[in-house]
Amino acid sequence: MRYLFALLLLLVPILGVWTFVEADRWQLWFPENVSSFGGEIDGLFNLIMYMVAFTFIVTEVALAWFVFKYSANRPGKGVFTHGSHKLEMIWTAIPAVALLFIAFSQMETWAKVKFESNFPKTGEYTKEKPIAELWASQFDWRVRYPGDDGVIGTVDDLERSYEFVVPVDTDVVFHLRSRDVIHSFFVPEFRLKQDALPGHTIPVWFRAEKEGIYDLVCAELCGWGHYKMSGRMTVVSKEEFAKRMAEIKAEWYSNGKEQG
Ligand SMILES: [Cu+2]
Repeated sequence: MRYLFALLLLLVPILGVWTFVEADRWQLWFPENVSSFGGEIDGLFNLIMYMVAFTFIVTEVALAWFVFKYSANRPGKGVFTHGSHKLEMIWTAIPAVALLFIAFSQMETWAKVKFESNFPKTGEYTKEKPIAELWASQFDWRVRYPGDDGVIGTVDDLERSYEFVVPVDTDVVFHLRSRDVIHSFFVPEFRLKQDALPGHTIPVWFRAEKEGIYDLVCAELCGWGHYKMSGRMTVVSKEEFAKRMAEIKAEWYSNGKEQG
C-alpha cells in the first residue's frame, strides 16, 4: 500500500513537469515577443519559473520519500518534537536569499522599462512630446493624437476610440491616463503592463519590432464591464503610419461624412 501512495505522490511532480514542457508546444505560454525589452522580461519570468520548478520537484520527491519511509509499521509510541531553532533559521534564510537574488536580478530591466530618467530622449517621441495620450475609462480605450501643432491638449487634437496605431522600430512614448477608476494597460506581445490612475498622467515607453495587430487589454478589474474592455494595438511601417495619421485626421474632420 505504501508503495502505491508514494507512487501516486510521485506522479504529481512528473505530470507537473510534463505540462510545463508541453505547454510551449500547445502554445499555452506567452505569445510571441515583439518589443525591444520583452526578451529580458521573458528571461526574468524563466528565472523565477526554474527556481520554482526546482523547489517543487525537490519538495514533492521528499514528500513521496517520507510517505514511503515512515508509513511502515513501527513498534512503540511516536515521538513529537517542537521548535527547532536551527531548522527555522534554515527555512527563513533560504527564501530570503532567493528573494534577494530575484530582486537584484530584475533591477536593471525594471529601471530600463519604468524609470523616467531612462526614457528615450533623442527620438521623435519623448516624455515631454509623446506620440499620444491613451485614455482608459469604463469600459474602453481612447487615443488622443496631437494635431498639426504637435501639442496634445489643444483644439486640433485628433481623438479616436479602440485602436492605437504606432510606427514599428520606433521608440514610442505615450501618456497613460484614466477618466474614472484604476485600469491597467496590458499588451502581452510587448510584455508591458502599466496601471492607469485617475488624476495621474503616466508616461509609458516601448519599441515594437514587428508589424502586426495586437490585443490591448485592461489588466485591472475595473467594474462590471472589465471583461470587455478591449482595444487594439496596431504596429505599422513608418510610411503606413503617416498614411494612417492622415486618414485619422480626415475622419476626424469629416463630420461623420464618408471619405471619398
Ligand atoms: Cu479597465
